[in-house]
Amino acid sequence: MVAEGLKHGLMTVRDKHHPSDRMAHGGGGHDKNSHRMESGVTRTQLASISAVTVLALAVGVTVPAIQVNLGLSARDVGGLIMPPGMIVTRDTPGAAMRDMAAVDPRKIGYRAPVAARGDRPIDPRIENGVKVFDLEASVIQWNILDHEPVGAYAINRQVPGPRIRITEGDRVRLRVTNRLPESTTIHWHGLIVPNAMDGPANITQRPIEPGGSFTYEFVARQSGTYFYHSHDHPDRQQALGLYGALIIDPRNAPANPGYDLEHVILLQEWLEREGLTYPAMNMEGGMPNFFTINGKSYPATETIPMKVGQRVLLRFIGSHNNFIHPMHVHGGPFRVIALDGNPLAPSAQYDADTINVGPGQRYDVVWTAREPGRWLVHCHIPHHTTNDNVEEKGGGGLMTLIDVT
Ligand SMILES: [Cu+2]
Repeated sequence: MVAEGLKHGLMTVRDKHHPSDRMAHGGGGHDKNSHRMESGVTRTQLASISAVTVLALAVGVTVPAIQVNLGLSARDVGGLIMPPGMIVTRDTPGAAMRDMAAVDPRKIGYRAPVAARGDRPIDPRIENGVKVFDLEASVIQWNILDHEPVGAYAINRQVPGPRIRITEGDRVRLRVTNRLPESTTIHWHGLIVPNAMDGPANITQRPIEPGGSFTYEFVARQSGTYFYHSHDHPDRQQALGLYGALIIDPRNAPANPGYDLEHVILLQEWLEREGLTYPAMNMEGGMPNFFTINGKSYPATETIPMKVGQRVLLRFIGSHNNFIHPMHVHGGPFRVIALDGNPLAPSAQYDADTINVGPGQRYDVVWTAREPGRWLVHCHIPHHTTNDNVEEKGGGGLMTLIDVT
């Protein structure tokens, strides 16, 4: 057909004026010199395709805009990891995400030994009669169980922070240095202090920025069981470990205090999943799955050794953030002798075997070892005596043993 001039062959040169050319194509859409093809598309079809394209573009922009918060930039939430199950909607602000985000493992500057314990006594320096304490907040790795490391916000590299023990009438100076990736402050819970020394961020002081420090100074006018904790985003920082015991001995301590030994019990709740630690909060996606006494879950909690006939002062401290923990002691009732650091008059003291320790509260109770054996101190919400819903050696979480011989 090519040879006959009826069809163009590949790479052949056509004769623009070959008569059969016009014949073969019917001549309809061709003029003498060009080979243009006429489009069969109608104006209606063209308009339809254009309309569909514009619609697809519009949907592609508006649907994500409805479902995703396009107002958030990488600067607001870059690299943050949200807890599984947290409800994040298109109007969830970046501040909420920063509040709930996992502790950034890259910010961990110190890995505490697995067996390290918190609530260690700290000795002050004496400067012109003032007891001076240096406190430093930083991000550490902390083991709540031998096999369960968490990312924690710690004071002096321990959870809870060091136990500050002073005497009524002491003038104290507490220099707080912030090595956290966010601002912080410290509040002295329950103490009568000058307002500027009280600690709430943006209420009584400017937050201590990362790398900065602030010195608190006051005279301890009270005595009893108190504690300190972060007051800058405490929902995040306190939940991650920024708290510690503050025990103030009375200036005129009685010769016989009515007990033989004492034990501090600082409570906290934790949320740890897939190797990441989030601040536990009583909200969707924020529920805790681990619970600690003095920074450890049972069976890693301390055992209190006692002898029959001895009395122990248990100082329960509600340093936790979310729940009311009904703390119960086996082996008979205890006597409640102080509430929130305030001693109860003998006529107001009472016997009980369970006290509801809410966030912020303190209970001083004296328990007598009546019988030898292993007696439990534990929260009476059974889920709080498990480790991520698992029992180990008879329990977990908010549980500690009194071993009476
Ligand atoms: Cu509980």
